Amino acid sequence: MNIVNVDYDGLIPNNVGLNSDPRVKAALEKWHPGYINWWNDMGPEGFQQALVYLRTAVSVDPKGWAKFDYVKMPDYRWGILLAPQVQERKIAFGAHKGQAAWQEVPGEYRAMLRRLIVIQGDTEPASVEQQRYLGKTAPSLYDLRNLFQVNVEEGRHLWAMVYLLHKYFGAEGREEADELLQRRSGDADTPRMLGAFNEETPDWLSFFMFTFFTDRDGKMQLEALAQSGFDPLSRTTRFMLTEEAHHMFVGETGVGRVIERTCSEMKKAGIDDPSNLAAIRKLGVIDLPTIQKKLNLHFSLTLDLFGNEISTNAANAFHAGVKGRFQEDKLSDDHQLEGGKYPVLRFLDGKIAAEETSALSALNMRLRDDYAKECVSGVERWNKIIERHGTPFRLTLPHVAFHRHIGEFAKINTDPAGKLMSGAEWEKRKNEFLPSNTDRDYIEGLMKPEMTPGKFASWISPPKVGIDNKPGDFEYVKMAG
Ligand code: BYC
Repeated sequence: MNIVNVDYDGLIPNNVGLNSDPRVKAALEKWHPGYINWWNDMGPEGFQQALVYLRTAVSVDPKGWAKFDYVKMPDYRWGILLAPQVQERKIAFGAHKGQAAWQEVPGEYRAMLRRLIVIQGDTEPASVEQQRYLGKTAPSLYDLRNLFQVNVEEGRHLWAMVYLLHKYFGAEGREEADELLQRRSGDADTPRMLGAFNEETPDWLSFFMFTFFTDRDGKMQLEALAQSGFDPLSRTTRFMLTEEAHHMFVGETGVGRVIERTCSEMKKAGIDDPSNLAAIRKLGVIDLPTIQKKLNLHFSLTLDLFGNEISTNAANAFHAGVKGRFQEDKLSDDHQLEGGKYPVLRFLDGKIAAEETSALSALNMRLRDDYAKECVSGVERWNKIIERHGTPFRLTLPHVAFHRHIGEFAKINTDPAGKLMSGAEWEKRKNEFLPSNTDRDYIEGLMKPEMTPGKFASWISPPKVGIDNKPGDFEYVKMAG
């Protein structure tokens, strides 16, 4: 079996030797039509027949794994791609540290592993569902193509998890794989599993914020799963991470281009005051205070995805060697953390304060802290754009206690600086911190499609370089008919 190049001959492209595994091959081929039905029903609305300039993975070699070409999305070759096996890989943490990585699921961790794989799998189709109407209001063909690239790769990430369920979890795994196609983002009866994946993505600024903040949670969770002692999970998440990088690029540069346009139009019009919304909105751009509100919303929704501050689930998964820390293999402690401590922000005696907590129970927070550090760096890169234009404004991340629905801070209200406020005060002031109906209506009003090659909507700057180095007026999406 060639583990670097992908076998494209069968119905399901793969580098896992599916042809010599008839049971799993048959199970996946049975699952395939349901997936295509789901894609046709819940994938990008109105563009299923368009030709889209997409990258498809043709190898898992870190250098040059993708091939670009026009493809109709339902014909995209969703495949099962595992990063090459590391010979003699050892479990890097927890009670089994130093033992050989598992090639089969250890019986005692079966339920735990299945749950983590199902949660990971559930987020992938959820995001496609959340983004399904965005194509109709794309600010350019470049952005439209990027949206669809993200969507087809989230579809592939679903395949990655479904492969593990079919291959390693028997009848239960097959049932879970079927249910992944049945839940729907935002549905009252059969919602997706995690809160942020049931929210709407109503406009492109939300899409860019989502791909910056929420896909970055994806990255952190995948990094933690890539450390897993269960080798097939480690290998599959390692390859997913190489695709994920583009999604965060779309988010970071997307928001950056919105900021760029706002600041340069303000300058041209001679507007110095970023809070002069009436004048700024007349220019057809998104004012910086509203960008800050969107940032507050998406950062806080994403923090909920890290779970509770104190979590026995997280402690158990680490102890078991099933889910590690961010870059576990680069850390220099004992990788067991049995007696270790970690400071966790909590709400105690009416105040928000750090408390030394068992390092094992605090693993969700450790990952969240690593996540927040990356977010700070990204926000600083956005601030550099604002500074370059000399606009007197700075974007900031809100406090971790702000607008939370999971964990310690779900029961309190704070402003973005983390200052406590009563429920009544929150109700009165929340539109200062989060997008109001007026803000949403304004942004929605800007969301007019721009489908001419090389042209961009009023509220966003063109990118610095094209995808696959294509020129500015490249026709990234060719409409059907
Ligand atoms: N919503 O002990 P706790 C991505 C539940 S994004 C609803 O703190 P744990 C992507 C929890 O399930 C990454 N429920 O939980 C991005 C538990 O319930 P049960 C997705 C929640 O396990 C963009 C109970 O509360 N991958 O890939 O430590 C586009 C006790 O909580 C939530 C993963 O998340 C919530 N937010 O932490 C596309 C990795 N939070 O079971 C894709 C896999 C907690 O007791 N998941 N609960 O009834 C995990 O590692 C963990 O399950 C979690 C939660 C971090 C999610």
